[in-house]
Amino acid sequence: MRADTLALLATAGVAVAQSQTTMYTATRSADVAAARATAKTLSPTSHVKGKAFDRFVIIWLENTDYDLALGDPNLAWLAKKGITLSNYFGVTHPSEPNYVAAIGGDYWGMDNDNFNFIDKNISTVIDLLEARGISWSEYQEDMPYSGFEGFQYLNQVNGKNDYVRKHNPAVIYDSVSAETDRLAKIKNLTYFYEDLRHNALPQWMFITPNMTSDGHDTTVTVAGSWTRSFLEPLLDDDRFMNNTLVLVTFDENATYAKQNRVLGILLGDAVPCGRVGTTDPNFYNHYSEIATVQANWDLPTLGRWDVGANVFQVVGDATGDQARPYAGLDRRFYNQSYPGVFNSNPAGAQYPKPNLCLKRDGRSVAPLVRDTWKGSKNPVYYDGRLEVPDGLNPPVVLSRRR
Ligand SMILES: *[C@@H]1O[C@H](CO)[C@@H](O)[C@H](O)[C@H]1NC(C)=O
Ligand SMILES: *[C@@H]1O[C@H](CO)[C@@H](O)[C@H](O)[C@H]1NC(C)=O
Ligand SMILES: *[C@@H]1O[C@H](CO)[C@@H](O)[C@H](O)[C@H]1NC(C)=O
Ligand SMILES: *[C@@H]1O[C@H](CO)[C@@H](O)[C@H](O)[C@H]1NC(C)=O
Ligand SMILES: *[C@@H]1O[C@H](CO)[C@@H](O)[C@H](O)[C@H]1NC(C)=O
Ligand SMILES: CC(=O)N[C@H]1CO[C@H](CO)[C@@H](O)[C@@H]1O
Repeated sequence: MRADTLALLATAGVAVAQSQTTMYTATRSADVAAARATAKTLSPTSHVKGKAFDRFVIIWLENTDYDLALGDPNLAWLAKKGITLSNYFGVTHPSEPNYVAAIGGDYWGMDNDNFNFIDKNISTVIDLLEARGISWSEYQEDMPYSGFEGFQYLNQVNGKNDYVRKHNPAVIYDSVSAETDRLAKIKNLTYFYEDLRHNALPQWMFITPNMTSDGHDTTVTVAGSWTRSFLEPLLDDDRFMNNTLVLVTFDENATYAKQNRVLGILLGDAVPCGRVGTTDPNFYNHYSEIATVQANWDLPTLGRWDVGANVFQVVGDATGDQARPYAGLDRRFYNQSYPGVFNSNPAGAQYPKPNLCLKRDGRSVAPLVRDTWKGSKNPVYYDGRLEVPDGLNPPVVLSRRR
């Protein structure tokens, strides 16, 4: 309910009042200047060895169909430097549920780009990384100050869209935003260059270009050219490439009536030479981004859709995970959301309980998740399968007691 109210206020252009979970939302220039001067920014580093890579860099672009993306000369240039993922899927439409799914293992019925807040008791990959001492940061182009929790921040010169909360997965989770030291790692892309200069890049990072650079308000040509100009100098930079795996992908396809397949590209010095220039046709989706990190660093799971997701095979080659075939993909579209707490029509929905019994290739549910949820009577629907539900094939409740 609170999320809906805030969304209404936000779309009406009314400043959203401070609440417990959104202390840092000011966008008036004097307030931004003040917040910028005092906002805490952290740049943690660590050197936890992974089985296939020591650093994972995720870059998301916007709303482009597979063929159009691969047809872009700059993205095609990048694809030649690495592995083309030719069966990579978004999990629904529109943007925001895809972003939240990529770190939390579900989207809880979200079918909108509202000013949503995911409850504090929902864990994300950030909990798993921190528990193992693996440093992380998000770099969001044109975010006005570190830890900004507002709905959007417009370009101050031309009034165009710049930074938007819906493309910032971590800030949408209260389990992240309730902690100042976590907010301090959600920062402007300008800090990427500062961290690079100081040899202080983290081991996991999520990079969101602004609404122009990522293609949202422009075209794949702009997105492709931004991405190449961002990555090309980094390909030979030892401060960035130090057993690094980069994933470039898109949140969703642009044509809603079709399958939600997007382009994925894996590159970086963690890709073995023999795999450069190849195509990997296994099925992946945004949950693979979590599963791959878990496999690489031997992390436990969130007990949600992350458990069944395929690990990128180039990583699986080193961890022993084998990508599974998807049964009946031609009948799945992933183009609309199943019901849940964040659906426009939530109708009594509850957060499903993680499936605490799931195990996958030796990985079981994280202790934090287990402790939080063990007494819950909420429904469980995570079944550990690769074939996750979509709006046309909604989740089936397995039990209320797992
Ligand atoms: C954020 O980035 C923009 C350019 O991308 C820059 O103009 C602005 O000053 C930056 N803000 C901070 C706090 O670094
Ligand atoms: C978005 O970022 C690019 C650089 O990456 C910058 O040139 C542009 O001014 C930014 N904002 C808008 C609204 O285009
Ligand atoms: C590369 O990684 C190794 C071990 O993970 C670390 O000791 C070294 O300092 C890193 N090099 C750079 C340039 O960051
Ligand atoms: C999803 O795709 C199916 C098959 O094309 C179509 O029937 C359905 O209307 C689509 N859903 C949306 C929201 O476009
Ligand atoms: C998590 O929070 C939601 C919303 O407040 C609540 O419905 C649910 O029961 C909580 N789960 C647990 C295990 O506390
Ligand atoms: C699977 C896939 O690529 N889905 C669609 C994304 O959109 C383009 C353009 O409409 C279609 O050609 C694809 O089939």
